[in-house]
Amino acid sequence: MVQDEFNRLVVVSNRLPVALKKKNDDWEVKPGSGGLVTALAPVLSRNGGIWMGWPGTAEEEDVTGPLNDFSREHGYWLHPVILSREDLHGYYYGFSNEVLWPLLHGFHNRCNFKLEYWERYQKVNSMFAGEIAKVTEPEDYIWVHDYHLMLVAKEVARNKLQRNCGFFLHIPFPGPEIFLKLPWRREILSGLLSYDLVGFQTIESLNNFVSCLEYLCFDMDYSIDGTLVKIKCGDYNTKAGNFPISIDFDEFADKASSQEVSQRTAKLNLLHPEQQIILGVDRLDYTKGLPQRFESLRQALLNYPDLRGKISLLQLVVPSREEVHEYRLLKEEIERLVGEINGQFTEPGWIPIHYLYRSLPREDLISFYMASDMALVTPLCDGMNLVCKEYCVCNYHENGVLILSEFAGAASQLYNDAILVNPNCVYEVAEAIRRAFYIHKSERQTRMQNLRKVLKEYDIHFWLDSFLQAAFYGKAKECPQAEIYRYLSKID
Ligand code: ADQ
Repeated sequence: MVQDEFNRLVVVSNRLPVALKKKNDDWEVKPGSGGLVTALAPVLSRNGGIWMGWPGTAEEEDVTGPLNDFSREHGYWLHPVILSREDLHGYYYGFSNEVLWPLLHGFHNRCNFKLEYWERYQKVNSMFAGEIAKVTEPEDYIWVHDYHLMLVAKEVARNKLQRNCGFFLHIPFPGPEIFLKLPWRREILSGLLSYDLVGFQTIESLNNFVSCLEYLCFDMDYSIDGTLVKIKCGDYNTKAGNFPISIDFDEFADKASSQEVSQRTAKLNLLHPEQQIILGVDRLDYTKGLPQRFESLRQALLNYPDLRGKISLLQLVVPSREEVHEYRLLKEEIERLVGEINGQFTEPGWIPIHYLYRSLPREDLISFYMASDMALVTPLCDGMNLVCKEYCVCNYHENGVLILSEFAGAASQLYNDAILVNPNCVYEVAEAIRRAFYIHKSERQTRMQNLRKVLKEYDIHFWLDSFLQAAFYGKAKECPQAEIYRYLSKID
């Protein structure tokens, strides 16, 4: 078993996988509910692993006691990395969210290339490496997650610490024409090369990474070994691969078929018996293509009057980065569009858009998945997108349709049976909505059956094993993924 190859698993991410809330003078620590925690927790608790990250609290608060209580209860240690306001400002809000997030999603015009952000990013990455030095041993496996922490392995090596470090990027990696705009492109690439294994969500991101290296490293050489790319660049020797992340199929499927969720779903179904519900579920973010989605719905109602009164978009938006001016502007734009479209089309007994701006308990979210006739998942760019996977897994009646952006990493796995769209083209999305509305029951079923088959086989546990096997045996598990632009139709 690959898990016998290391002592403890040490997961390193920007945030700890818990939410801390102060109640009077006591802290309440609630576990995070993501698939990553579910998949990693058993490996972490096996040998008393560690999860390291910012606890989300102010630096003057001492949360060690409550975190230790949580650790004892859950069988793995939460190790807090304490960040000051200045650290958060420069490293998190600044470099991570105003430089790397837009750049890696291809929105380079939104980047704010401030030197002070970069300096803070380096400092915080070095602090994380310092914490690794304090609490880990050479036999541990250090698995660093996401764009906030690309320099950690390099800092670990600079401290002359022998550690086996892997990295997984949850968001896309762009091609050279975008990435090379970054003033610190060499430093970021050498940071990534310092890991023993670098994992991406898709083949495209992996290829983009290799192309950027070809531009910037004059002696770069690589070979393909099975599903991995072995890279040599100066003194750096590393492996890279594509590992599409997923969700815990059984956990979602079980919740979806629970009595509690069935009762909630039945209530929702009663509300709109005459209409097909189109579901949208997204964090508030400009990468998710929300204004374009509303415009597409408007286009569908204009072009196809037969749909009026028969479809409603139920859009859930989870609040995110609300302290950032741009995100507040986006929220205003969304609310303006919802009001405008509802004003334009609403008739007695029918509203085209139902809009909810809040986070929901998982059971409620699942009953929304189940009560919907189609999901409209149209990000302009997305590393993977778990919402579309959650929708399909919960749809065990196999009567839903997935309309999916070709720019979501998930399209590389679900392209055969989702209706793929270019989210920038409102006419195309409008037409896809109409097609999904009229699609025959048997076609709905076949498509959804196929989608769920893929998701059952390649779930979060497959992802975890595949990454660890690549890290320790130099071989990832085979997971079919298409290069989406090779699959899409060619110019005549
Ligand atoms: P995110 O950008 O956060 O993740 P996504 O993969 O879609 O995007 O995950 C969103 C999560 O939030 C889902 O699990 C969903 O259930 C939850 N959620 C959404 N709306 C909700 C609501 N109203 N109430 C409660 N929960 C809600 C980043 C990358 C993605 C990549 C993931 C995992 O940007 O591309 O898929 O990491 O690698």
